[in-house]
Amino acid sequence: MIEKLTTSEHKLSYQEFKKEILEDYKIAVISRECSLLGRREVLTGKAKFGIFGDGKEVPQLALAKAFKNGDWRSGYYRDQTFMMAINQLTPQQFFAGLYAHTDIKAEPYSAGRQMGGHFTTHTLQDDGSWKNLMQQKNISADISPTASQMPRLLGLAQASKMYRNVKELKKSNRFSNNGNEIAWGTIGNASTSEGHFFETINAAGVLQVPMVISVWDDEFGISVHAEHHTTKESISEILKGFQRTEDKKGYEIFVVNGWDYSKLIDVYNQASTIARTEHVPVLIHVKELTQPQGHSTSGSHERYKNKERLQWESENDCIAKMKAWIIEIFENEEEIITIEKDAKRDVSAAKRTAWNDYLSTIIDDQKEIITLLDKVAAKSNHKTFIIKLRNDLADVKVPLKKDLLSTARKSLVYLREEHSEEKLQLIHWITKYSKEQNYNYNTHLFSENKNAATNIKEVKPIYKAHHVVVDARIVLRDNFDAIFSQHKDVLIFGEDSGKIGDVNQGLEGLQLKYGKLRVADTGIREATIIGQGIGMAMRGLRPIAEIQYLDYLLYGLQILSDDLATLRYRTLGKQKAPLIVRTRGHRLEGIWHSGSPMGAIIHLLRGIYILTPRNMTKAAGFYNTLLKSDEPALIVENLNGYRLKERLPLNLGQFTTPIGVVETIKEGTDITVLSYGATLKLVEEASSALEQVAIHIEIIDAQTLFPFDIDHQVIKSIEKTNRLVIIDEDVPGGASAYLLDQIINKQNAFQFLDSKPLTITSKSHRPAYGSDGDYFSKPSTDDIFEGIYNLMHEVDPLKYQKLY
Ligand SMILES: Cc1ncc(C[n+]2csc(CCOP(=O)(O)OP(=O)(O)O)c2C)c(N)n1
Repeated sequence: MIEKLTTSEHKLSYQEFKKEILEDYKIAVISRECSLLGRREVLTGKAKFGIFGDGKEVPQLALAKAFKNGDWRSGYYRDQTFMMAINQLTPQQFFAGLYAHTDIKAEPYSAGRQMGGHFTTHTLQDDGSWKNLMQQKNISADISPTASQMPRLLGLAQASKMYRNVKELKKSNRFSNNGNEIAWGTIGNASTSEGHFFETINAAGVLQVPMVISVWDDEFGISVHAEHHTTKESISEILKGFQRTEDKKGYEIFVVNGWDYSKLIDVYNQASTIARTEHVPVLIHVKELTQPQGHSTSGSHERYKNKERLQWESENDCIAKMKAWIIEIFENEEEIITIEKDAKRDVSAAKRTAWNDYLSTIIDDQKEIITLLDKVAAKSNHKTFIIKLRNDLADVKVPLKKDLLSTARKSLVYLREEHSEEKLQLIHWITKYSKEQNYNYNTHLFSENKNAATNIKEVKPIYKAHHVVVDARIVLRDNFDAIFSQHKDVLIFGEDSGKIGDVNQGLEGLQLKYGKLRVADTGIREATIIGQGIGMAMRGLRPIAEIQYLDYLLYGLQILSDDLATLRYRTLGKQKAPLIVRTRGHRLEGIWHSGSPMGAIIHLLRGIYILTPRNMTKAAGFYNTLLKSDEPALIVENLNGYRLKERLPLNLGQFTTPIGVVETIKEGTDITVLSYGATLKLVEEASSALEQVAIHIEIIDAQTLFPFDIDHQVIKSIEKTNRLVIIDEDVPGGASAYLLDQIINKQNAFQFLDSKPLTITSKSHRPAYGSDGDYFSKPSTDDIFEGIYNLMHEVDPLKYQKLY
């Protein structure tokens, strides 16, 4: 037993052995006390919501022992004991999280942006550069959707495989030591029903990556029993086919009871060795766990657990069982009682400190605004009303920040016709306070460092005097070739990306040149292709995840939206995953080959740049830009553009397409026409026809939908033409409505418009198959011509006579 207690070489003396066990017991009871007091804090109204790790303490002690510097965890909201055991969570921080303290020093996980129980460690320095991740324990920022920790877990584990096996990568660096790091996952038994779980399990078995996944099994998912979740009510039972054999690769699977401290340590030791040395994935099914306080503070478990179950849970509580075991082996209860008493005292003190720390700044601010209101009231004709507001605020013993700001804003309404120095001071306070809170709640969606993608300057492609014209896919391919030789940390993977060099041959021959790990085929599993990318990007690699067609991005959209798009925001800029997602779309035909749900994508992916290059040179430039930056992006290449002719630049891998910059591709005087991607070709064709009838349109390529036109160039064109048409092949109210909102509200175009702005889009359904399906579903050159002509007819009916 003594040897099993530690993963170190060092053999323990009896005293050390006892000390370590008692230390562990102490962590477990401190964690439990946090859960108990945490629930009370919510029920008494000091915190909004609580979800705790009670009943899951003991296995997390064992996991913590096997977890080494450089390792990663991708888990969920039950893991507070583990966090305490690896010294990444104190009781005070636990309560700061519960109170949503916005000071990152007090609440280092999300600075109050996430609910308690969602953990993080910082992988970035303040300037956005990487820390040395081998000198710390790494927690990829938790998210709430069940099983969404799984796709990222795959990538975190795969990074170790890359660092060990890709010859171009340094074997020892800030991110890895020869790929010895394990990615540890945790998940609840009920959440294993999710597709993400099964997709990840299969992919990790195929890829053979060092991933150890613990399933915390308490038989329930909120109120729903395992009989409704899992075939045979046992995840290890049904995953038996994944067990590796002598001649077939697969998983090592362990089953262990969650209250059996010594067995757990043994199992985690074995799992660690297998995953670390052999790069074999491991599943640990931890059974017989409990949930003493029920799922969360939202309800009580007496509603759905019967008497027998409740009785069983109290008898099999993992801490109670550990305690009985300790008393049995050390024959002494006194030390245990002291530990329990101390834990109660210490946690209670930590809670008070966290609360005072959280509240004191708000109270100080409350005093400040009350003083200002007193001053302003003294000078005001509406003194009584302002004093009433002031007194109401002064009566609030536990104020929220919104109480302060809201009172100040309301009092300004009474002061609207008055002028005084005191009113100016009040306005100054409102502005300052709003700015501070804006930092707390509305920043770090994108990089705020020098490497932000929008800071990368344009480098134009250079051409030979007698330029070489090639199929456009060659521009991409040769640019990728340059990228792979210049950036050793770049990897690309997707369905058919490896052997055949993608379905349009933009990667032709590159697997042969750069190897099967750097240019890789994957299974058909979009969510985990994205997850691979997120995890590897979090560990310092520069993955490009390829989604074969834009329509199938929907399978990966949830993880892009919930995980990648929120990463910087939910960590206040303390973690990043500069993943590039490559896909192709637009101008295809058929319900599932239409390729343009851009509005849906833009709205779900705030936090990821959305780039829609009109040709392959622009696309290649975007890849080059992004590799100079540290931000995630989605690039949608034009499916019907690969065989069109483009000039081959000389400065491959070097030229860049700027992000957030539109481009005027034809000047004109009558109407500003904004489009992007493949419809631009149609707009150009329609434009030639419009010239024949003396209509001169100005064509602008949006280029990047998010961010759109940072320097407000479109408004300059509208100032000249006074008319606006937006054309795309998304549904009505899709990306065109988004662009219109940007131009009307952000760029304030209303003042310059002489005609109603027009959007020309596809029909409100998905496009039918075939060329006729396309013609009758999506905007054609005829639709564009007529839309623009009719607009000019309204302007000058005599000059532009009605067509029909
Ligand atoms: C995708 C998704 N669906 C539903 C929920 C709501 N939800 C939160 S926790 C939970 C139950 C999870 O049970 P289990 O995986 O067994 O973990 P436990 O909480 O019991 O540890 C549910 C349904 C969610 N967070 N995400």
